[in-house]
Amino acid sequence: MSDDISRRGFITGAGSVLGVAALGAGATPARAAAPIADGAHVPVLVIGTGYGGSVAALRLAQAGVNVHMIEMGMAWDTPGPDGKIFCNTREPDYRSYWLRTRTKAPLNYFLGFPIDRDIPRHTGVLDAEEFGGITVYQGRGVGGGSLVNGGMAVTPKRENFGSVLPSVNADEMYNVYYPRANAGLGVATIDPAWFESTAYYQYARVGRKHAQRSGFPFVFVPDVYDWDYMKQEEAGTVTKSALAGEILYGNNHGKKTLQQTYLARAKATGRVSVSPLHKVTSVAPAGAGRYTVVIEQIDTTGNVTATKTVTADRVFFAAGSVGTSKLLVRLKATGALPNLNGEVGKGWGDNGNVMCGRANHMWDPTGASQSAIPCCGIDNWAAGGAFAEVAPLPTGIETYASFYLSITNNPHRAQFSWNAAAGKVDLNWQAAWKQPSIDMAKTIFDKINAKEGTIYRTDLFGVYKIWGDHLTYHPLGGAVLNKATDNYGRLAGYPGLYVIDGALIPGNTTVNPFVTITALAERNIEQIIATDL
Ligand code: FAE
Repeated sequence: MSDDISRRGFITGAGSVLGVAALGAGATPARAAAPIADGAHVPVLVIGTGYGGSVAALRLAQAGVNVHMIEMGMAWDTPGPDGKIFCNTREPDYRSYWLRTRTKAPLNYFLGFPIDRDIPRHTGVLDAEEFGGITVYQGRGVGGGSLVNGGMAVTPKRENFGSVLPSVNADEMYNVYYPRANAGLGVATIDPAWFESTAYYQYARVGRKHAQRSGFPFVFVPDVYDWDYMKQEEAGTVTKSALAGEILYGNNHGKKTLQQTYLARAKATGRVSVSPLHKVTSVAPAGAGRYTVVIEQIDTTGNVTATKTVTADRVFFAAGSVGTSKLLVRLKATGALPNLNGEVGKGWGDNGNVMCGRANHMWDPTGASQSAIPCCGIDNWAAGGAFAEVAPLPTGIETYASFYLSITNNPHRAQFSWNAAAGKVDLNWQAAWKQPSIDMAKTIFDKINAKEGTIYRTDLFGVYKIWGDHLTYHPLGGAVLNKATDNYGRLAGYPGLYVIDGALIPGNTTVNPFVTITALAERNIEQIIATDL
C-alpha cells in the first residue's frame, strides 16, 4: 500500500462518517456537506468530536442551535483497498498511527523482541503523543477516543465520586446524568452464561480465578461493544472484529463508537456538520461577543492545504484533555486569550495508568483466541488504590500470560506550560511519578503471584522490564472544573467560551473515564442551554 494510493483514497476525507451508521455496513456512505468555508459565521463551533464534543453537539442541535464541529483527524468513513476502514492490531499499516513513520505500540516488546515496524506517514487513528516523561495515547478522527478505545464503560463507585469531581452534586450525577450517559452510549454487560462458555474469554476466567483465590473482588465491567454481535462472531455468522483482535487501531464492526451513537443522532437533527482534517489553531475575541477561530485544513500527510478564518458566537473546547489544555495554555501565553485564569494548564493526571503481565503455569493457559474487548476487573481501590482491568493479549497464539491495565490512585498532577523558545506546549510529568502507581498495582499482583507461585512477565515492555509505566490511555485535566472554568465549564474571563471534555476532570476517575466525561458533559450542557442560550 503506497502512501500515494492511500492519499487518493482518503483525500476527500471531508465525507461524513455519520453516513455509515445510517446506511449500515457495506453501504456506500453519504458524502457530507462541504467543510467549513473561509469567512463563515457559525452560531456554535465545537473543537473536537470525542465524547464531550458529541454530547454538546447533540444537545445543542436538539435545542434548535446549528453546530459546526471541527476535527483534526479523518472521517473514517471510507474503506481502504482491503475493504476495511480500520487495520488490524496485529497488522498495523498506514491507517494505524497519527503522522508517524514507525509504530509505537503500547506493548512494544514480545518475548523480549521489539515489535514496532515502519509505516507510511499518514493521519492514522491512534496518536502516541510524546511529552518529556510520558506518552499519551489518543484517538484521532470523527469520534475521538471512541474509535480506538476498549469501550469499557464504567461508572465510578458512588463512594469514590467525591474525589473524582468534588464540586459536583453526586445525587444529580447518579440519578440523572450517569444513567443518561449510559443510555446514550449504548452500554451493556456481557451475558454471564456466554462468558462462562466461550473460549474467547478463557483469559478473563483465568484472571477471575486468580483474583478470587487471593481474596480480591472480581467485577464484570460494562462495555459499548454489541455483545450479541460478538456471539455471532463466535458462531461464524458475521465478520469477526473483536474476536479477530481488532481494537487499538479501530473496530470495523461490533463496537458502538460515537459515530453510531451520539454523532449519528446529532447528524439526524440536520443541524450538525463536521469538518474532518481541520485543526483549530487559534480562538480570540472578535468584538460584539463573537470569537474569531483560525483553522488549518490538512491533507493525509499532515501538510496544511488551507488556512481558514471563521467567526462563532460560542466555542466549545472539546479537543480532549491534552488538545484543549495545549490550545488554552498557548492562547493565554501568546496573547489571544490573555484573561484566562492561572488555573489553565494545571491539574493534569494520567488516571494512574500502569500495565503489567504475569507468567502463568503451563497448566493454566489463557487461550490462543482472545476477545479484544475486556469485560472484567479486579477492584482493590479501597484497600490498595488500584482497579485492574483483566486485559486481553490477542496475539493469536497461546502466551500463558495474564495481562492487566491498572487504574491507580496516583497523587501526582502535572502542568502544561508554554515553551516560547520551542514554540510548543510542554507537560512537566516526571517518569518517576509512576512509582506510586506501581506500588498500588503491586498490592494486587504481588499477592496473586505469591498465591499462585507465579512471576511477572519481563518481556512485554522491553528487555527485563516488568512495568508498562511510560504511558497513559486516560489523560484527564488541564482545565479543571470550578477552577479554570466555573462549575459548568464556562471559561473564566470569556463569555461564550466553554470546556466540555476530559480536561475538566482533575486527573483521576478511579475507573475508565469516558462514562464520567460523557455524564459531566450531559450535566453541563443542560445547564448551559437553560441559562446561556
Ligand atoms: P477525545 O475523545 O480525545 O476527543 C478529542 C477530539 O478532538 C479528538 O478526535 C482529536 O483528534 C480532536 N482534536 C484535538 N485537538 C484538536 C484541534 N486543535 N482541532 C480540531 N480537533 C482537535 O476527548 N476510556 C474508557 O472509559 N474505557 C476504555 O475502555 C478506554 N480505553 C482506551 C483505550 C485506548 C487505546 C485509548 C487511547 C483511550 C482509552 N480510553 C478509554 C480513554 C477514552 O477514550 C478518553 O478518555 C476519551 O476519548 C476522552 O474524551 P474527550 O471527549 O475528552
